[in-house]
Amino acid sequence: MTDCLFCKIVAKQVPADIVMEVGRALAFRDINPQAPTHVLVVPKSHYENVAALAAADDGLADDLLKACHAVAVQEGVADAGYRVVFNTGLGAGQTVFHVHAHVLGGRDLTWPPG
Ligand code: D5M
Repeated sequence: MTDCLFCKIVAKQVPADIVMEVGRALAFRDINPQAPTHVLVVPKSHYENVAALAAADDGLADDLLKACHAVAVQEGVADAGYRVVFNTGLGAGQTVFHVHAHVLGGRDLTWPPG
């Protein structure tokens, strides 16, 4: 999708602080971090949201979750605990419509989220 920011990051047309590239997933630091570790994990191919990703039914969602955990391990937050968030839809605060997991850690994370 030509007008998608995260597709442009995947294509290296827009710079990003990439922390991991594994198989069909790319991970880069969020430009507006909400925790000491705040990494976005995206599929390299374009899906608008979790629903579209799940409908693809080709193991990509599984790959993405594995990449999230690998990022948490690499960032050193896996043992202390981390959070994986998919904001899905405008009402949940999704602003970039290329599905992405937020991997957050490095501080105490409260519940419920805002
Ligand atoms: O999350 C979208 C996230 O994307 C939000 O936390 C900011 C982040 N963002 C926006 N532009 C960039 C660039 N260029 N690099 C890195 N991170 C970026 P959402 O769940 O859709 O609200």
